[in-house]
Amino acid sequence: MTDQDTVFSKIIRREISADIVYEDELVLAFKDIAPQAPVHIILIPKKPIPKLADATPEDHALMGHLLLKAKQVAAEAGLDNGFRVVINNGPDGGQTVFHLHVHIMGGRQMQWPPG
Ligand code: D5M
Repeated sequence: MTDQDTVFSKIIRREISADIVYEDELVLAFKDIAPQAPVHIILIPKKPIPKLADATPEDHALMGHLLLKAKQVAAEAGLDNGFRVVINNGPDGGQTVFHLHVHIMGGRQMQWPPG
């Protein structure tokens, strides 16, 4: 399966619907279809990087933009008392969709360590 076939690429291309909460020229954020917290948002770069381990120095500015937008999306979702940001990388990291994405979760007390 090429990245162009991932569900997130289809959301970017509007081939399948999503509850989009933020978009700019570089990133897209939408509500997770299987939320693990009262607020669970997926934030992705539009560039099809399969996983964090595939990011290159060329992606330096994009990665910074992504993290700053995670902060903004969390604030706009009202997560004033804290939130969790997660990037699952590869099979052992629990990644299932191979288009780099940031999970933004909040609205409940998070536990540590995660499973
Ligand atoms: O997380 C992949 C995440 O993507 C997982 O939390 C479900 C979510 N997902 C999968 N399909 C959709 C659609 N169509 N809309 C919204 N969210 C979706 P990972 O870190 O790869 O395990």
